[in-house]
Amino acid sequence: MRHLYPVAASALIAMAFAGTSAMAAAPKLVSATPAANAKVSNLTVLSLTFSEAVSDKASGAEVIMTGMPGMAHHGPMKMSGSKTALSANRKTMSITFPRALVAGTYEVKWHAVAADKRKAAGGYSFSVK
Ligand SMILES: [Cu+2]
Repeated sequence: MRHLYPVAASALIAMAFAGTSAMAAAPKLVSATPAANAKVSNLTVLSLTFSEAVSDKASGAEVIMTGMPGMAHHGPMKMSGSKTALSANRKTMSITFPRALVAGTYEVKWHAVAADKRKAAGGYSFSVK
């Protein structure tokens, strides 16, 4: 996604303030569709819901295809062309793909930054049948 480089810059700023912000809890992923380790079909929208509102500029997710049926050596392949949007309360991030994801295994890598710059990142896998 296009905002990955600005995120790197804000990560440096966040590190500079780490001494003061480390005590506060960072945004947590409270639910995701598809969920971790889920097997789904016809997936065009992935959604991530956080414990608090997140910044639209500094937060995002990438979806990486890690395996495909019948393909023994499938390198990590970033899914391109998706659009990311936040809900009105800025707690739910939706990633919409241009077409349904093909069968295979995928990894989601998300990063979220709260209004006060506290940040968190995580990831999980799911598969499409
Ligand atoms: Cu692939």
